[in-house]
Amino acid sequence: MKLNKFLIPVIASGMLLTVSCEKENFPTEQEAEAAVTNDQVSFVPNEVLVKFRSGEEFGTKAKANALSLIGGVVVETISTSAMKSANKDEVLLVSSKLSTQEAIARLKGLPEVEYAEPNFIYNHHATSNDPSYTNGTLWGMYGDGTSPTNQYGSQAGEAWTAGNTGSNTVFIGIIDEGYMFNHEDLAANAGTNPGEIAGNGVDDDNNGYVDDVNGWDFDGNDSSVFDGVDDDHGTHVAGTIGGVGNNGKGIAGVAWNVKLMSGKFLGLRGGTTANAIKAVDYFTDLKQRHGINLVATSNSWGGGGFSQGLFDAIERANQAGILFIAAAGNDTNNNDANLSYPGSYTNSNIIAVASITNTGGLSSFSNFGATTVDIGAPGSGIYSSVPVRSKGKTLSGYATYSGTSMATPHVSGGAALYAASHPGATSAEIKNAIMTSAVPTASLNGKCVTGGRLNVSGF
Ligand SMILES: [Ca+2]
Ligand SMILES: [Ca+2]
Ligand SMILES: [Ca+2]
Ligand SMILES: [Ca+2]
Repeated sequence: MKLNKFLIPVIASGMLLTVSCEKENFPTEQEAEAAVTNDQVSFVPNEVLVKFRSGEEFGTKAKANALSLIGGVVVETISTSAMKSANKDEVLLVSSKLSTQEAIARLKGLPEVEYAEPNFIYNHHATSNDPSYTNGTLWGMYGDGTSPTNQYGSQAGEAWTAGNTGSNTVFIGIIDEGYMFNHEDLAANAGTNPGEIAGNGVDDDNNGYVDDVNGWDFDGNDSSVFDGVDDDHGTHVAGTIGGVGNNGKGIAGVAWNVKLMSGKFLGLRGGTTANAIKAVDYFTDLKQRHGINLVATSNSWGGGGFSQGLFDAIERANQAGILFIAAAGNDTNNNDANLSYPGSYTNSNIIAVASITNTGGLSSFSNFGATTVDIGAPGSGIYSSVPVRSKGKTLSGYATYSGTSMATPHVSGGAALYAASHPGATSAEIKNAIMTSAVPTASLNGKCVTGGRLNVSGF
């Protein structure tokens, strides 16, 4: 049977327009940018800290009038022990309908206001300086605390700020097309087979594959896992998992530090079950043979019907402690009623991933299933790395794609982050962490096991 990638090529260009249109609906976007830029003064948009003067002439009514001037609501009354012992009045954290600057301008000068100021953000210096993160394009990396206009991302930005940017001892296998391992934003995270010497024509680690340094091409049956611009889908997936973070270039993956390897089995005409089984087993063997910390394979593909052979291969990976993270598919199908493989296999190491949009909706194309799909993740309008062709050369580029293919690598990157901060975690523990930290999301309620979306902020 033939297996295909879960990319939505037609929607991809349309989503570019959708994203840029939606951006114009958010006048506070520049504030959002400021909030995630660590080397500039930044603050929480639409919030002000206000301290009112004491005294009878500034009573409750005057204070209420002041707040009404800015469409303000008190979010928190800050009244610490230190304030009380100094006989100082409380400070109010106020949410305003106005921008922070406008709210402060209106409050300043009122007789009852002692001060009004921004609610500044102090960041760890690990915040990404990658252009497409700082300008808000990478919505899948943001989340509740990192940007008020990008609420539905994976919250990877919070994990980075907390100091978890991954580890170069954690491996993820990409079972897909090949990927551009020499891409400017991937090369530092390109993993290699520790038992193989490149280019000597010898199968040094005796795994059946000669010179399999970056992985193996099961479609072409050769050692070149990157064969040009047609490996764009695999390269896009790779960037979302492990685009190099904080290098001032391009994108940032969920895991800034990780080792990626390729089990290329999708070619121009798709892939086969036979090659899928070989690719799955390749990583199982690689982990067992060399003892590397290979925590998951990322599988943005599917098709065909039930295959016991593929089920068994996935189960071998399970026994080796490797998660199998799989796209739910792009047919707007209820997978509970019409099983979609490989996501719908019953192996306990599978995490099947649906796609959500940057406004929190289930993507129009995304499959779902209350019992056969596990979690939602960003998959519409995802910007990541691709190879591009220019003047006869293959160069590093970037593009926006959509699909459950794009949602899946967000989860794979999350698995890498968790494994980095929890050395020795089992695949069951990693899966449990991903499932239990999901944020309940209305569009996913009853549509997947967790009823929620990916949240790696605590990883
Ligand atoms: Ca070999
Ligand atoms: Ca060799
Ligand atoms: Ca090849
Ligand atoms: Ca980068």
